[in-house]
Amino acid sequence: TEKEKTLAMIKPDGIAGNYTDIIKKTILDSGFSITQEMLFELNEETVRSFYAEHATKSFFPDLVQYMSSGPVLIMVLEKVNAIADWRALIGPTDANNAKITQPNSIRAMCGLDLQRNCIHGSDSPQSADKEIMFFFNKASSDFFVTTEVYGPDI
Ligand code: YYY
Ligand code: MG
Repeated sequence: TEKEKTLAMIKPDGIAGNYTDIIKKTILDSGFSITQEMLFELNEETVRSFYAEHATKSFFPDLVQYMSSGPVLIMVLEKVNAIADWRALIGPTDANNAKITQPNSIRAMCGLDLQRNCIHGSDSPQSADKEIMFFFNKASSDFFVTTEVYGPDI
């Protein structure tokens, strides 16, 4: 069993609600290492590109506005089975549903509703590769990149 990497993002409502520290503690307590992180505000063009798979959906304009409404914290998480385990830990998309069906999940803990669900996780190995590349493999002066590396096994 090989270690995997996945992309996590604390969304604007999670940052604004001061959930950063508790989410990071949950990540580390669950056995993930945080190998990269950066804090910045996505512009609308970046959100449209990141969520391109949803471009035709009715909720897309609202999603673009919300995701560009304040800072986000983007992290690369690493552990064995990171992709599926991170999706399980964040819980279902609708935070209201999460509170009922998965009350210990991160979205149940800090999400507000279907749109403002406080946290992102890559949904497959293909998405994880693509999303990590999207934020971390292009050198851009717009991005403030930290090189901190920390976690339970380091
Ligand atoms: O992967 P996940 O974040 O759980 O859900 P997606 O179906 O990929 O949708 C991405 C994002 O869009 C979701 O986190 C909230 C928002 N959204 C919405 O505002 N309204 C919907 N009906 C579905 C999703
Ligand atoms: Mg998704």
